[in-house]
Amino acid sequence: AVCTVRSCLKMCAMAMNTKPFTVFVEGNIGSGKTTFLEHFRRFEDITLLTEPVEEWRNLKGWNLLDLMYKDTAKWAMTFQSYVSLTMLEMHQRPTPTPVKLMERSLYSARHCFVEHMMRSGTIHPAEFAVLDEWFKFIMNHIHIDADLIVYLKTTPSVVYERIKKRARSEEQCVPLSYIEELHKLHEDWLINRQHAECPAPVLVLDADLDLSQITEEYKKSEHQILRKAV
Ligand code: DGT
Repeated sequence: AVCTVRSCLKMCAMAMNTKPFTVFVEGNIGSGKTTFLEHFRRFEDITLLTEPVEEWRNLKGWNLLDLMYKDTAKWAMTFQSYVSLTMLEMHQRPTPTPVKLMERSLYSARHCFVEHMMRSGTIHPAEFAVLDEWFKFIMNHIHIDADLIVYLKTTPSVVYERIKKRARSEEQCVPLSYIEELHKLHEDWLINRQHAECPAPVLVLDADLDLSQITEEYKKSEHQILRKAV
């Protein structure tokens, strides 16, 4: 019995010590992050964590995503606070495989969405200060694994058309200007390296391609991601 307990403890310790190779999939709204993750479903040894949009759409019956789009000034802070919680939970989730693929991260929430809210005056500077302090506290006190960022780079007009086509009810009022501003913030963060620290090397893929051509483009990332899964 002692042996069993010992070996069990050893296995637990091993599981806790092994850090998965962690990849964030980043890109504008409608850039195909979910499709990219789905591409990797066929491989073993990869944990796929899709974005918790469904949780944002139903927190005890409340659709926070809808409230945020309908009255941004009133709900942005609440929404962002819940996004941070759900993202942190994904970062912390124990992963039994050598590779972990995550849709978005706490970083894009802060450097793209919160940054936009602050610059556009959607949130009060005091609200921004609170969100920023939370972000800094998490960064300084909680280890967030980040080994690679796959950036699905798109042209704003292309994703704007996709967003209209998929017709997610909450996103009906999203203007092209918002998509353009989010695009610029992704570029500044991941390509131009302005105003924000980038936590891992960035692999850029052309995500303007339509579904018939995108698989070839996705394949360009397989080597970097899968060699960690063997
Ligand atoms: P995909 O697969 O690339 O088409 O991904 P989407 O568009 O389903 O996922 P995403 O994360 O770009 O956006 C889902 C919705 O949630 C979209 O309306 C934008 C919104 N969203 C995501 N993260 C944040 C955030 O941190 N703050 C705010 N305000 N909105 C966010």
